[in-house]
Amino acid sequence: MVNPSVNPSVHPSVNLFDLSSRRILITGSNGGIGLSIAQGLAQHGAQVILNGRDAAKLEAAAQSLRQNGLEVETSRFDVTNETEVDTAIAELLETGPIDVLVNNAGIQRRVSLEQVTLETWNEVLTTNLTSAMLVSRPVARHMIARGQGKIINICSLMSGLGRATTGPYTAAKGGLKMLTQAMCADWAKHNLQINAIGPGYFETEMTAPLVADEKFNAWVCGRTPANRWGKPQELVGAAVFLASNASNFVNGQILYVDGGMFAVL
Ligand code: GCO
Repeated sequence: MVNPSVNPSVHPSVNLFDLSSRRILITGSNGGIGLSIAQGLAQHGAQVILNGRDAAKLEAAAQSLRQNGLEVETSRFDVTNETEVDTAIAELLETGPIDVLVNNAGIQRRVSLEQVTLETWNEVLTTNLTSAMLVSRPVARHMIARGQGKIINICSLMSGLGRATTGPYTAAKGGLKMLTQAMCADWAKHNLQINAIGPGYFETEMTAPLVADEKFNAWVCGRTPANRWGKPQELVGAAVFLASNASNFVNGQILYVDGGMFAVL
C-alpha cells in the first residue's frame, strides 16, 4: 500500500537542489560575497553571469572561475544606471533566459546620521536598494512572460538590527527586506519566487577594517553564538536552496546566515 502522504512523483534520484541548465545573474559579483556565491552556484551546475562596473576586475573574476573549469559569462553594467541596466538585461536575454537573479550589489559607508551627507546617503540607498528594483524590473518582466523565475536579494543582519554609524546601510538593507516581500506580493502569482539571504558578519573586503580592529573582532566573536566570523562560501548553501526547485513554495522570506547572531541577545 503506497503511503498517500508521500508524494509519489518525488523519487530519491530527483535532486531538488540541481541547478544544471539554470542561467543565474549575480550583480556585484566581481569580488566579495557576490563572487563567492557565483562560484558556489557554478560549482552546483549553474551557468553564472558575473556583473560589475569595472571591466578589468570583472574579467579577472571570470578568469578565476574559468580556470577551475566553471562556466561563466560576464555583463558589465552599473546597477544604479537605469539605461545601462535595461540595455544589459536586453542583451543578455538575446542569448538565453535568466532563470535566477541574485541582487547582491552593495556598498558600505560608515558614518553617523548627524554627520552623513545627502550625497553619501543617496549613494548607499541607490546602490543597495534602488538597484535591486532597477535590475529586477526588466528581469521580472521576462520571468513573468516565461511563467517562472527566482530572485534572491542579498540583505543583511542589518535588515532587522541597527548598529551605530551604519544608518544609510541599515535603512537600505531594511528596505531591501521589505522590497523582497513587495516583490512576492506582485510576482508570486506568476510563479516567481522572491526571497532574501541575510548574512551576518563575514570576512570580506567590505569588512576587512572591522576584522582588523581587535576590539570589534572580539565583539563579533562574542556576540555571535557560533563565536566566529562567517566564511563567504558558507552562504552558498542558502543560495543553492533559494535558486533551486527545493524552494518552489518559499516566498517573501529572509534566511539569516549569521552564526545565530540575529536569534539571541
Ligand atoms: C558593519 C558591517 C555590517 C556587515 C553585515 C552584517 O559595519 O557592521 O559592515 O554591516 O557588513 O552587513 O550583516
